[in-house]
Amino acid sequence: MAERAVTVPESATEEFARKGYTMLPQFYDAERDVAPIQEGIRVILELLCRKYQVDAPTDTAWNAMTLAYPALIAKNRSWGGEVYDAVKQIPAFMQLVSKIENSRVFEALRPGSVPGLAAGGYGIRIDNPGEEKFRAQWHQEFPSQLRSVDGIVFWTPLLPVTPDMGPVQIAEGSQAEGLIPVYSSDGGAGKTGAYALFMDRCDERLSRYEVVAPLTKPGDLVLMDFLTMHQSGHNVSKMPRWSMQFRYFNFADPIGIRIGWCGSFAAGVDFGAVLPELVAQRENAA
Ligand SMILES: O=C(O)CCC(=O)C(=O)O
Ligand SMILES: [Fe+2]
Repeated sequence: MAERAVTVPESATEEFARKGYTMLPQFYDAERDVAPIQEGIRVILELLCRKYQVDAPTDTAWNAMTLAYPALIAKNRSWGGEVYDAVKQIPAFMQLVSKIENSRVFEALRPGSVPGLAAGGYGIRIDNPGEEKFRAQWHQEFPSQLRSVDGIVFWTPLLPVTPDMGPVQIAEGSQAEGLIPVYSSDGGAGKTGAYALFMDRCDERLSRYEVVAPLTKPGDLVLMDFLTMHQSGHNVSKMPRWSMQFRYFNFADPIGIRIGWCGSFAAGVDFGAVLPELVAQRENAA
């Protein structure tokens, strides 16, 4: 069977190489690819609202995501963790994550690569209004994912993202910084794991780039270089920001080969033990 061809516009490959990110509008079909995931989320929220006797509407995916989920976590924040762990196991989500077209996009943006789909590198984020603990502060993807230096984050929303929902912020062209060492701190917000990593001299580096925050809707695909500095915006709306992210990497990358394509936090690996050059000395850290 012929492999499905995917046309990535020349302007997108050029933008990705220059700015470290690009967006492919309506790359996925919102009805065919995304609606079944939204329906899967609806069903999970219906089951959990019943389990915990939370009286909130789950008749539509929209109501479930924007009303039932906030009602559930208002009663007990830890029930949100159950939702978070459950939704990434919706088969329709895994079907989107593993679509052949994703590999084709990766090959177009990384000519000559051999695409790999990062195990444990996929999930569904629920960014709640005013919640700092799980907000991803400025980071490069590589230390928290590893696999290969030339990996790419695939990011696509489950709800239309408005400016007040805190769209992902991207420092245009910041992949030029190369690998930035990181140090750990809870940031005063109880952050742990990948959320507790801070980049060496972050502000100084950021000042060199323009920050953009593309607005997206279901079907749109944002692609970010593993070295591009990015962070979650601040959600100051009334609605959780639901989005999907997964990562592809390149089996042919020499550093990937050297580290055996190992993963990072989600794989139980201490990146500092694998790549000591990624660990910043706290004294030098701003
Ligand atoms: O969605 C967000 O707020 C952060 C996304 C991110 O850092 C990622 O997808 O790698
Ligand atoms: Fe990220």
